[in-house]
Amino acid sequence: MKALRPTLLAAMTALMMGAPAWAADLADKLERVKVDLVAPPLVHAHTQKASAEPKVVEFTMVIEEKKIVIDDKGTTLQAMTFNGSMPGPTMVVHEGDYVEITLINPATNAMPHNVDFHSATGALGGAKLTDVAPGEQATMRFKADRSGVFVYHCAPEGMVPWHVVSGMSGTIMVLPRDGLKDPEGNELKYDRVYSIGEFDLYIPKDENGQYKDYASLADSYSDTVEAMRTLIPTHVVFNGGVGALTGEGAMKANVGETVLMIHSQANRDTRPHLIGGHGDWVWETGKFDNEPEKNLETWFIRGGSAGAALYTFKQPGVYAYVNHNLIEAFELGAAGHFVVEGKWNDDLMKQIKATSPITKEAAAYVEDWSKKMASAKPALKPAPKAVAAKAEPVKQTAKSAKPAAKKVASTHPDGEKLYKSSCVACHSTGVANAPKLGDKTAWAPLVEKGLDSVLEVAIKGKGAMPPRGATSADDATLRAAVEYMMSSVQ
Ligand code: HEC
Ligand SMILES: [Cu+2]
Repeated sequence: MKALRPTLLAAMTALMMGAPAWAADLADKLERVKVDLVAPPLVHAHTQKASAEPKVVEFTMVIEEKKIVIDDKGTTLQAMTFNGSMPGPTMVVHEGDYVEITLINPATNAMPHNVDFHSATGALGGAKLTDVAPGEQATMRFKADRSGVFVYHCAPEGMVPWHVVSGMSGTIMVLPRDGLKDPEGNELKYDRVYSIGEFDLYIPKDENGQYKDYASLADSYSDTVEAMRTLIPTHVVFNGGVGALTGEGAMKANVGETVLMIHSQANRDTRPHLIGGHGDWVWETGKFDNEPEKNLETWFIRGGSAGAALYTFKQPGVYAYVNHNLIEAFELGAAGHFVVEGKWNDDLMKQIKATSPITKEAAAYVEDWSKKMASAKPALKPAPKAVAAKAEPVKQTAKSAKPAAKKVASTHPDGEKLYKSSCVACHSTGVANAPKLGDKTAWAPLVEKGLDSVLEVAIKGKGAMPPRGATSADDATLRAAVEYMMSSVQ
């Protein structure tokens, strides 16, 4: 009975004031804390375990519309941002806490905005209660009643995807009150936390295929929507631009430190991967009530969600952290770096022999291997080149090959020597489409190109052909070897 009294009183007060009743009054009695947000990949200071009773945690975000540069070619995006960053700042609270968010849309902006928290319940995640036109602000409170990392994003009626792919998403992390746990209930702690927000961008191009630059956000709208509808992003970036998390922006750690990597993508599926590392514990769906998975190589983040991966770095060095659609990583921009300092562990990895030209033994091994491969049923369908060779009268090729090889045997002694020690491994069998010694069809176009340009290719390398055939031979000897090879078909 005693316990009921304050609630009853609160309800009566609420009724008298005509305000929505229960939750509001419960939350009003709690301690309030104001948190200053920081730009990702950093995350504001917080405790991993909640210290006491639930709190009301106040956050303020200012919406900033601004033109930004998204790659090293100077391509621009008319961006819309929460607090000036892409992604917006990561907020951290504990399960049971109340989040009180004030959203400010300065009059200098052009668009209405709001915020939909995937961790909130009701009113489109709060979007309906936070609609703010330029010059307005709104404050909304929600109870963080389930733990996990969650996306928040802007969702203004009629232009939701445009705002989202223009920069308006971020994450909130609701930690279990007693911190993170492995499936056995053992504590999992982190020394650092980084927030990585991945964005698929759709920059319109002009008739000449050049990216267009727009004077204003509104100007960019119709072309951008058209580009969006192709579903083919022109850029896929972490934290606002190609290379934003490299160099000065690289994430840092020390050997032995455990890092929590929060990865969000508000619009599109992705698959983070730490090259040369792992996810020791991964909440792929980002929700801490579900058991984390162990020892993942790559994890899947569904568009419209955030995931969290915990990793203890064991080796120093620069680690690339990528979207393991490698085209998106290396061609479109979805790659960042971790720079890790500390002592190298030889037990985990050690270089036994530094890179060197292929030795005689290895060349013999390759030759042997090639022979075996040639007699075995080919695992891969031969390329058209081989088909063309077959189409020629077979006898003639075989005939001309043998005597030719003999005929030139003594004319280029240096070249022949180099050929037999180093080039033979690939060129005697034609491995990986290397023009085979004495094969007229293969050499005809090269003979036509002429010694100089063929030599140039041999020096530079091409495809599976290593520069200088992976030897340290000088130009003159290489020339002699190429001459020797070319004369084999004359
Ligand atoms: C590891 C295998 C390998 C070794 C060793 C190697 N080659 Fe090649 N070479 C190739 C392949 C494969 C090509 C075909 C490249 C292509 O067209 O993509 C090639 C192509 C060439 C060509 C034709 C270049 C052109 O214009 O297209 C020349 C000339 C040549 N090699 C010379 C040499 C010489 C000289 C050596 C030894 C010093 C050598 N190669 C060693 C694999 C090898
Ligand atoms: Cu918006």
